Amino acid sequence: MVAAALLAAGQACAEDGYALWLRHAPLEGEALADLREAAPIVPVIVGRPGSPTLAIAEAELRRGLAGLQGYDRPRLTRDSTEIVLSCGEEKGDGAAGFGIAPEMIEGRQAVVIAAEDHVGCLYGSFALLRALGEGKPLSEIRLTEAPTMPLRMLDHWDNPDGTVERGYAGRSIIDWWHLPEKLDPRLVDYARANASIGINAIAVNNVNAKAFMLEPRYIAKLARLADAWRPYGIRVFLSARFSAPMELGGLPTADPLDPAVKAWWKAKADEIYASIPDFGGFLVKANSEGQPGPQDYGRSHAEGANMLAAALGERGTVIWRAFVYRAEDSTDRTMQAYAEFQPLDGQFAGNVILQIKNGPLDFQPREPFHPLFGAMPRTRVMLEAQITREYLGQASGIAYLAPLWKEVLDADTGRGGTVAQIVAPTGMAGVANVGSDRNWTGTHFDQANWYAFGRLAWNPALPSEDIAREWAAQTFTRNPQPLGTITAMMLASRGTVVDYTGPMGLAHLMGTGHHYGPAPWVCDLERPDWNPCYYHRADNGGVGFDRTATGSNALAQYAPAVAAQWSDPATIDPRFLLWFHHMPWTHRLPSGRTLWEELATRYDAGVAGVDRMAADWASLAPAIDPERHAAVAGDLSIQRKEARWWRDASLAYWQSVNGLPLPPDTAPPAEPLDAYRQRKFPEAPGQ
Ligand code: BDP
Repeated sequence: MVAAALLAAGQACAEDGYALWLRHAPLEGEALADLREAAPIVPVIVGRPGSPTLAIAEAELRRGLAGLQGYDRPRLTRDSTEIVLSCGEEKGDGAAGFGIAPEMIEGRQAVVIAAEDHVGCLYGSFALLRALGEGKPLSEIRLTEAPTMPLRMLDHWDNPDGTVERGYAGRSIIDWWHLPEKLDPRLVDYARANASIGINAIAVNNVNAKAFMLEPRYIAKLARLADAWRPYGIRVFLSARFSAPMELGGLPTADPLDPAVKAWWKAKADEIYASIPDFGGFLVKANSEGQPGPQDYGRSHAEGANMLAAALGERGTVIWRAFVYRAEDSTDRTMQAYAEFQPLDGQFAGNVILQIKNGPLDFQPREPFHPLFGAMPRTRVMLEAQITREYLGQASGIAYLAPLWKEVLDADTGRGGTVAQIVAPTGMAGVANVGSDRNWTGTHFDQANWYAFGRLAWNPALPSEDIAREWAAQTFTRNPQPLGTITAMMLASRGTVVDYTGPMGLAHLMGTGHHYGPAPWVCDLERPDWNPCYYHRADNGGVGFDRTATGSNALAQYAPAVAAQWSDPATIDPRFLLWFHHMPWTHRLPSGRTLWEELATRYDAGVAGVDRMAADWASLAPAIDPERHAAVAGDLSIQRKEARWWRDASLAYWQSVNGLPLPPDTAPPAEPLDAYRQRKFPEAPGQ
């Protein structure tokens, strides 16, 4: 009794974030009465014999419904509503989705979750719990959904030694060393969370891959993961090092046209499929940032990808990354991927997908969409997003990324649709942000980015606001007033980060190596395109990268209608001004301010935005459990400090270049420029 009462009050256990959005906190008021009295809970499986997947669906329903009712286990009454799982074939990947609707069955009230296959029923079960978790009455829940994109994928940049490249949430959740014998139960919880948002593929290791992960001992480890995740509808992919035939096979070459190389990969694929019959395929970073690839042998990306695709055959897919740029190439870095890949359109095998980052540079807080979207109509292309916040504050503060991804998904390529429409037939991958931290993602709010990524891959038409609200309702509170405050904070947060790190189209201004904090002054790195000054091009006269016809002409890689929107500094969306134009500091903007004044205004807006988030969060203390309230307050104090640091260091630097006085009402930086330049963080995480 006491336990139930405490549970009902939502205080039984400390809120450490481990349960994610699957907390199933007890409902309140009418919704609770509705669910306790009118409803459940007898998940009934009809039609087919059971399966591990259906057993999971049933267990999730029981667990979720009990939680929502405030009980430790579901209670039956004579009037209980049956939840009927009507689930078709066991085989299948849930692509046909599910339907949920109330129905009378033999005079009894029921809610039917119907799907063509068992994974579809699992998705439907989670969808029902989500709707209930938002406070919707059971009798009013009617849903018909199917995923838009077939491949809804997480890319782990996890290394076999347990470190995570660009990971800010502890160590890898995959304990490779102790696999296959020992499987951390956390990995099953991981699959649950992913299945609940429709994720169906996971690349388990860093794209900067170790060849030895293709050795038999690693195939056994991978098979154990595949077995654990299969019932959740998740297929495993492996990042493969292109030179593995040399490193592991002792061959003198990894030339993709060499018969011995082809045979080696074919045998390797056969070996993997013998252990993992539904192995998804290989993810490959080739000829990029020092990784080996087909160009080492004078072969094209298509020749390299197609060789691997032939080894997999109909069994799997090669996901080939378009993230390439070269030190030796003096072309604008943002143009190099298009230049290399666009001419290869039509040459890739049917089981190759080209994975293209959202923008042409590298996961910056704001970039225009990548010009390859729409430019390769005869190639299967998918979107690569970054959930981990490498360039948006890492694991401090709040930056809700759905608006960033939506900006790209909704962008009209001018070549056959929006980015969302172009990638809809294939899919979307997100660089995962999970780690061994108790709350999975380092900060509580970063759970929302994982969640939003899955929801958008399922349905890219979902508004950022709806996703934020449904996440926050399940994660923090359904109380409308605090829920509204949290949703508003989330929606503004990414724009705020853009404002204090790189407003008006500025990008790549971060510290070297660790990518933490501001360093716009860095100009002396060996590779020109690793220097912030390569990107901002600030001098006494102005700032910004001229990518029009008078400069690099990156604009020409876009459809003419799109290029036209951006080619004129007078009419361009000011958020992209300095991405495409080098402008005088004194240039007058539609706001009436000069560029220099506008920049200062934006930096101040960024700082004020973080202060506002911190104040809003402080006001929510009565509505949020003390553990997570304190943790987020801590995150926001860090972000307040970082926002000031970015603002001050940036203004001090720009001023040192342009020699202009600070605009009126702009507070001077707290420290002299040199003090910011001296700051060093060799120990920053994630490298
Ligand atoms: C960059 C990261 C680097 C990755 C690279 C990639 O800084 O760690 O290896 O992207 O995507 O953003 O391959």
